[in-house]
Amino acid sequence: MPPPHQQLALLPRPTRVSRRSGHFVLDPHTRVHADSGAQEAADLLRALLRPATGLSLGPSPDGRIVLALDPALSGLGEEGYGLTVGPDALLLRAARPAGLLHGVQTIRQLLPPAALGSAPVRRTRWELPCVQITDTPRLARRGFMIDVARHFQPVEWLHHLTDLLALHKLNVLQLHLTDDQGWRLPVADYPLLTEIGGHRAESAGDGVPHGGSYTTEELRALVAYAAARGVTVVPEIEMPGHARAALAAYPELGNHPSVRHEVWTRWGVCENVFGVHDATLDFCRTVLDEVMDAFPSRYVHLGGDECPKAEWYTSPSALERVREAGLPGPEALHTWFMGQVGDHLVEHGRHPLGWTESGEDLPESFTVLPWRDADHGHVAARRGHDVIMAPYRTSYFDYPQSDHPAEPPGQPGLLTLRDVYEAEAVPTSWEAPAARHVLGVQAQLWSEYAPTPAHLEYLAFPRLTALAERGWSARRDWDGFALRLDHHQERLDALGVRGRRWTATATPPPGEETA
Ligand code: TNX
Repeated sequence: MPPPHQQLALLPRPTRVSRRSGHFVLDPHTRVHADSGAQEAADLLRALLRPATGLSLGPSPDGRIVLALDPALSGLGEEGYGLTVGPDALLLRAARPAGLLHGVQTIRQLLPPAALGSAPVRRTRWELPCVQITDTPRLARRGFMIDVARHFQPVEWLHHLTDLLALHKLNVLQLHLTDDQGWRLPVADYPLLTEIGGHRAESAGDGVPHGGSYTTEELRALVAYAAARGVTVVPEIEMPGHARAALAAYPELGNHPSVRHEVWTRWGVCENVFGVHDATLDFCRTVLDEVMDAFPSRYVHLGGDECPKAEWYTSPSALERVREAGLPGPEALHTWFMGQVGDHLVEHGRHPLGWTESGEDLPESFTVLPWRDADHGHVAARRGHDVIMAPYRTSYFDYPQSDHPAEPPGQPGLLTLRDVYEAEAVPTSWEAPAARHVLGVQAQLWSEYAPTPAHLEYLAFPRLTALAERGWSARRDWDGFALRLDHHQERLDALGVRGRRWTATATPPPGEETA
């Protein structure tokens, strides 16, 4: 007999669960009482349950479902909640609205999987097991980055993806909006960014043009949709490297303005990077002003990765900048540049994020994401940076999930579900003050080799469930996780998720992880 939390198969695993006898029944008469700070959570509950169950769950002061903000639960922090399901009443409480939104997802998971889908189910009674849950996350930021620059994705799919993040209590969707191969974000003062920078002639020799960009209205609507689900959309604008699409649109932003560039059609690291003259910095500030206007998130990601410095060695204006800023040489322009654009965010009450490649390459004001090596996070934390762990060995979902020959082609490498689950978000070897700088974890889904939503979902699932549990739950429990995932997969199926099949009990193909 598996322990109670495994029968319920809640994912991520809640902090404390105790199963009680009996069931609570939802039927067409069930009403919801939400106090003043809990309306948004009540709306979410209705919106999520209505498509499959057809239940209206309308408001009533004597509703048997009660959602309430309660300062007595402040010990559970920004995102914690308490849920009591009894035979006659369901009570969800949290100190803060985000906790209620997470609690709504738990209520959803307590229902049969068919309740999660969008297809109407012919049934008027829906049972939840009676249960007492107290739940609060281990790490404050639990994110997923999707690369819509290499391959543009329809905004409707980003809504679907947001739903899936919320189901797993992930709270950050980072949009990688610009890169060498495409610029997907409209900027009023620079229309060519999307007109020219949003399209490329082909991808790695395939002869097929690719392009697309979002409208500001679409992005604002996505931000609002995500916020209603407890997910913050963090925009990422790459600079000073990974900027070839912008250079194709506006060559004067580059180091050799007389050279015309096409939007890049290959993958890898491009030699062409932004110049460091005033006009380019003004451009970046203007772009960031629009970004801050469309995205209310406290954090804005400014890229900073893979920036070859060669062009700065030969550009007269870059060499002049070295002299004027009193820098030791062109190499130092990278940190200088990141400081300039980071300061612009700070002056507007925002906070810069950046990819670090050593732990000491970004200015003090940055919260850093070490992508090469987890140790770089340690170096950065010791220097006083906050850190969001994103090392490729354990968080790059563009790597195949097994070495089975049937895996779709992707980046060379291997990252199994179990690798993601077992990864130490905060390595135990770090001393306590450094460990306290770790704000969270983030998975990256780069899209060079994954052009379609179906392919991206296949790469994201089920590995994202493992990342979600490691970010949320203090206890690591691979065997329990694998069993719960068996059941959880029915929920993903109901939602139409096209993930890789996972089963803890079936015989896996050669080379795959076993439970
Ligand atoms: C490195 S991680 C990159 C991306 C690629 C990825 C492929 C990082 C900050 N830069 O530009 O898409 O590897 O795995």
